[in-house]
Amino acid sequence: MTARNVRTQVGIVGAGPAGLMLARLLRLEGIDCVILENRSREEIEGTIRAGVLEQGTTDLLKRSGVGDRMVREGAVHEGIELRFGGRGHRIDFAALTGGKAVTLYPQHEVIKDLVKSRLDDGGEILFSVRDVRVGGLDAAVARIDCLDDSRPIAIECDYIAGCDGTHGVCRSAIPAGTLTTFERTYPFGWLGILCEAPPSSRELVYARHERGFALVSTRSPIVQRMYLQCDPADDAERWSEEAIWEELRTRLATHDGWAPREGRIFHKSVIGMRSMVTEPMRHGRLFLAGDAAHVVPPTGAKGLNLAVADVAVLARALAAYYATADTGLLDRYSQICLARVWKAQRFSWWMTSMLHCFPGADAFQQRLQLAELDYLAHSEAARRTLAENYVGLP
Ligand code: FAS
Ligand code: PHB
Repeated sequence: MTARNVRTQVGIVGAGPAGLMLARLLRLEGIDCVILENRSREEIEGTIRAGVLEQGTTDLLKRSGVGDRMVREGAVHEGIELRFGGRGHRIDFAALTGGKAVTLYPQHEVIKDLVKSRLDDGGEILFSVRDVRVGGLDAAVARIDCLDDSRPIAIECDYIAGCDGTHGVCRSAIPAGTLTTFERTYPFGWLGILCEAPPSSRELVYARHERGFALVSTRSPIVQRMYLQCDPADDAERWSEEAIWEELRTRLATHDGWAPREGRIFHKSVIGMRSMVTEPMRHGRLFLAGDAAHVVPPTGAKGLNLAVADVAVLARALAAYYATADTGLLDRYSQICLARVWKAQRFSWWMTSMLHCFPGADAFQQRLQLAELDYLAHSEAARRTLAENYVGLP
């Protein structure tokens, strides 16, 4: 079939939160872009992932005109509960951060809103493309080649945004020896469930228990999201409903008899836990954003929010370039993003280290964990550091 040749300003690889948010921000700046996605619309709108939106993320969605449904259907949470030793301790975000909060609104709903906005605007998303290859990273013009159905597509662009996640192709297109990767893999995973039940608590509950970590989150008044620490090699299908509820009841138990509201489990999966950062986040005409550049354990609820923060910087930098030919912000993109990424990595590592049972941890390490939690329970200064990181640093 004859190739389709496209010339655009920015080629975006990946239609996750990073790619779709970038496309929206570029549209508002009048910058032309093409967005490629190797899965179908149904698949990306049905992928169950994150749930917590930082204040900065919700503000950006609203400012960009794609936050209406989130405002209507999202749940604003002004705190979380830390639970250990059979007792709960509230972290009051609003009091500790001058009124900031987070919003519970599922990532796949954000994806639906961003896809709808792009298509309603007359923008295009090339879904289900195959054999995506990026090139010309150090040339006068960058290139993206792929197959749309079986038709070759050749895209020429000024810049490429690699928003294709942790298993994408953009990061690996950067010449070997150019990038430095920092990585930590944790010796446990999370078994995540979705169940038909009313909320078990007003706010999220993060629990440390000698049998392992547990988290009570929510998706809506009738669908709840919960997680429990498990072996990273566990097969979700081998976890019976009763075994899951038994573990959640045990790990979340309090002295006053609290128990989760149970219901039919209709989705369950095991996700791995690791920290990864790639430096730098730019090579020539290619800018990496979101999980393509960094991955955090979900304990700090940072993954989606970091992706949005990256592309907010990139969109501003591209707008400055196209308005004044000034490449200053583009040249500082990696440095600006990494300053935030590493703070989020630290917070996610800290929350993960404090709340999970590490196989082989000795009594000293376990006492340190309990001391960390006890410090949070009794120090406003300690609670303030958790709160300001959780709602999102400026
Ligand atoms: P994404 O991975 O979301 O999007 C990348 C997109 O690029 C995908 O749509 C993919 O199909 C596409 N793509 C890949 N290769 C391509 C190619 N070659 N060509 C074209 N397109 C390509 N974060 C939290 O904060 N809380 C959570 O509870 C949480 N749970 C998670 C559970 C799972 C199973 C996973 C994998 C991640 C989870 N995360 C969570 C992190 C997650 O939310 C990410 O941080 C977030 O999706 C990052 O967004 P993007 O950078 O856009 O990457
Ligand atoms: C979720 O609701 O999916 C969620 C909430 C908080 C986290 C991780 C995941 O830290």
